[in-house]
This record gives sequence, structure tokens and C-alpha cells, in this order.
Amino acid sequence: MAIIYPEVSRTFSEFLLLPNLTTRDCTPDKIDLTTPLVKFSKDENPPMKLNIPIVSAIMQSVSNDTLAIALARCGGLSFIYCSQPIESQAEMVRKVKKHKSGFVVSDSNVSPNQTLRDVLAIKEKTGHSTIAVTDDGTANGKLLGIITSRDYRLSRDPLDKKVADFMTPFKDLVVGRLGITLSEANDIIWENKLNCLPIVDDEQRLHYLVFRKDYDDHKANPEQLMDSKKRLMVGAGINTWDYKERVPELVKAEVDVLCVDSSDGFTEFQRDTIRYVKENFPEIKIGGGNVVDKEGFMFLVESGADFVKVGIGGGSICITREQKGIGRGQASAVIEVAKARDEYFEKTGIYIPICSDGGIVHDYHIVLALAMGADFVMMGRYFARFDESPTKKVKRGNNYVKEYWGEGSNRARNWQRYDLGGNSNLKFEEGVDSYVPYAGKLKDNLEVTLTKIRATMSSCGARNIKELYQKARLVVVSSTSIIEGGAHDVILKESDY
Ligand code: RVP
Repeated sequence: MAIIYPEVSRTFSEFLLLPNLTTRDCTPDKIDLTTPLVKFSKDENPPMKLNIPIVSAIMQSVSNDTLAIALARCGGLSFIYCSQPIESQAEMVRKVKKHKSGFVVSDSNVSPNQTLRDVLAIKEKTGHSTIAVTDDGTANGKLLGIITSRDYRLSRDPLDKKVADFMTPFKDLVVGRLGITLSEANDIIWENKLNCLPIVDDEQRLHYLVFRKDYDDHKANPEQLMDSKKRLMVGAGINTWDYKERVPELVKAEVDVLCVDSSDGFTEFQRDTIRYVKENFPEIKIGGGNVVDKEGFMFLVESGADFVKVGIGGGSICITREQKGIGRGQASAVIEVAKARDEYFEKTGIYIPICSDGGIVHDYHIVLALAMGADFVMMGRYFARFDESPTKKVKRGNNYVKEYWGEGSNRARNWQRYDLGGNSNLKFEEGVDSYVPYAGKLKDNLEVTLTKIRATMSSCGARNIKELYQKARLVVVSSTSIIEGGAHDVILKESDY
């Protein structure tokens, strides 16, 4: 007969934290959010750490190079999605590694033969009004001019007006030479009252744009997650079928860490993938997942995983539980796997970080996940809402929304992940295609989230994540007390928020 577990499968919203004594050395400004990313033994420091306990999901609608740069600058890490050709994924990794704070690779480019109509379409898509004109319309072509909104008048200019006829041509531009420092670029910007300084090489090829505001930005990001060469760190997802071709290219692109992307990690395919990486690239760290119990965790640890991702079916766009009846409440999964991680550490002296993946709806859920034993959390929906995510921003009614779709949706066409071993069509979907409310810049939102995390940890009397594990006291809430937790028995005034 099947084993039937007596415990109920629970999720984050069913728990609350009880406050502990907050001491003077535990105010929000003193709280340390650093956390280990990969395996370490008890007598060494973790070889890789995050400065904040947050990573972004391995998803087409979430983690591209733009989001990875924005998140690493705030101290977290992105795993660039693998449901794309190997070369384009490696290129995204390369772009993050090449990113120099303040030096931006232009994402809005046209060729001189294109028209004002094209310029407006690009502006709509990227939200950027500075557009580079290059001979081949790419970000690294020969720079021929720049267009800003001061170069055209929508009320007068026909939409088929050629770019060459209204751009500010190269001869009238102030440019910087490749190799100059950010502070030199900034001096040129101020001396010439510019908003944007293109950086070109000796052949006039465009490399970067430096914007006036970026210099301050750079100074305002003290927690940036950097490698030993002071470059931003970035991760990448891999799958269990083309890893022999994909991994070498990602390693060449100097990826910092890999993670196998699978809804169910308790498989022989996953073990083979991790073993291949460990045998062929022993210096590369690799996470595995997803699992929801001790058995799955131990399987991945024994396969060689450097961290383990926890969660099946809790993602906001995920319908795996409905479709396959597989999964577990995210809280129950994290609690059991964290216990297994601690037992393993007790026994062997080796600590394997775990990541709670999916199902974070409120900011306090992050602290709950940490209190339950997660070392860091992975989020998709949260990041899809921001300017930096790769998806389209569209207007619905009076509000802006952004698109967000699951990797198991038809749209993502990520067959093999959800159709194990299959190579033809997706037989059924495990994810939906949706919208999420647009929320603006990643940094502004993340700052609020981190402030709330620190405030909650301060109430729990925990100065760091390790102390939170030791001190947190959690209670299960009844459905009636959940209602009590929101605004109730009042008539809410209309609000724009
Ligand atoms: P959320 O943050 O709740 O949006 O969840 C994101 C997580 O959902 C991802 O990291 C992944 O584990 C899972 N996911 C992604 N696609 C799908 C799907 O199509 N079912 N699920």
C-alpha cells in the first residue's frame, strides 16, 4: 500500500513569526543579509556568497542579461534562462561579465536607412529615448549618429522620414575613446553638458553609452555581487539533454555558477548532468533541483550538487499540481529539506545551501522561507514586474502590466523540461501565460523589500540569517486569523496604490 504521510502540506501564508526581544545591536541597519550560495565544509569559508538572499528564476520572462546586471548590482544573482539557443544564452552571460558599471551596451539601435516609424517602435519596446545609429543597426556597428527625442517632432515629421535625415551625425557628437574610466567619461559629460556619451574604438565602432545618471548609480550600489576580478557575477540554467554542448560554451563565456533547471530533480537524467559537469569542469559550481523532501535532497547531494533547489508546483504561473498531482506546499517542503541539510551537516561537516524556489507572494514570505531554513530564495513573478525583465510592458485599462509566462507553458516551448525524455510536441502545459502588474525599476522595489526583510528580522531579534534559523518562532495560523491579518471591518478609502 502507498505511504500516506500524516502531516498536512502547508504553504507560507499559513505561518506567522512571533516577535523576540529586539536588542540595540539588532536594529534594521545592523542586519547582515549575506548567505552562502554553494557547498562548503565546516572549516572553510563558503567559496561563493550572495550579498542578499535573493536570486531570479531561470525563465524566459525573467532572467536575461539586463535583469542579471540590475540584480547583481544590488547584491543578488540571476540564472540566465536556458530555454534558448546555446549561443544566445552564452552571449547574455558574456554581456553581464563584460558589463562595466556605468558603461551600458546600447539596446536601442537603428541603421541610417530605417525610418522614424522604426525609431518610435524601438522606443516603445525598450522604453529608452537615446537611440544609436550604426552602419548595420547593431550595438557594435560603426557609429554614424545618435537620435534623442530632441531630433524629431512628431507633429511635423512624417513617419517614413529616414533616420539619416534627422539624426545628430557623428561629426557633431562628443564621444569618448574606448578605455577611458568612468570618472573621465563623467568629466566629459559635465564639461560638455551632455546626457549621454558614446564610447567608440579607433574604427569608430560603438562599444558603450555612458549616461549622466550612471556615475551616481555606481556609487549608490555598494553591495554589488562581484567576482575576484571585480566583474558582476552571473549564473546560468542548463537542461538535462544538451548539457554536453551547452556547458562548455557557458564556461567559455565565464559563467560563475550553473543550475540544472527542472521541475522534478529526483531523476537519473539530473544525476548524469551533474556528474558530467563535476567530471569535466571540476572548478564549476552547480546546483540541482527541484526536490521537496529528504530523499530528493540526498539524491542530489550524492550526485554532487553544490546547492539544492526546493519546490514543486508553488510558482505563481505553475499548474503542475493541477496537471500531474505532483508537488508539496512550499513551507512543508522547505522545512523538511532544511532538516535534512542540517542532519547531513551534523554527520559530515559539509553544508549544502538550499534555495526556496517559487510561491513568494509577499515580502515577509522571504523571511518565512529563511526562518524555515532556506539559505536564499528564487523568485520569478516578483522580478517579471520590473523594467529590467525581458517582457513587453502593455497597457490594460488604466494600468500598465508586464507579460509573465511559465517555462512549462506552450509559449516557452521548453519541451524537455516538462516532458521528460520527449523530443516532439508538448503534450500538455504545466505553466500559464499571464500578466503581472508593472512595478517600475528593480532597484527601487528591491530596496523596499530588503527594508521590510530587515525590519522583520529585527523584530525576530536576528542579526543575520544564521541567527534567524536559531531564534525564529513560527506559528500556524487559522483561516479566520488570516482574515484578521489584513485590513478588516473598515471601509477602505479609494487608493491609487
Ligand atoms: P514565482 O516566483 O512564484 O513566480 O515562481 C517562479 C518559479 O516557478 C520558477 O523559479 C520555477 O521553479 C517555477 N516555474 C517556472 N515555470 C513554471 C511552469 O511553467 N510551470 N514553473
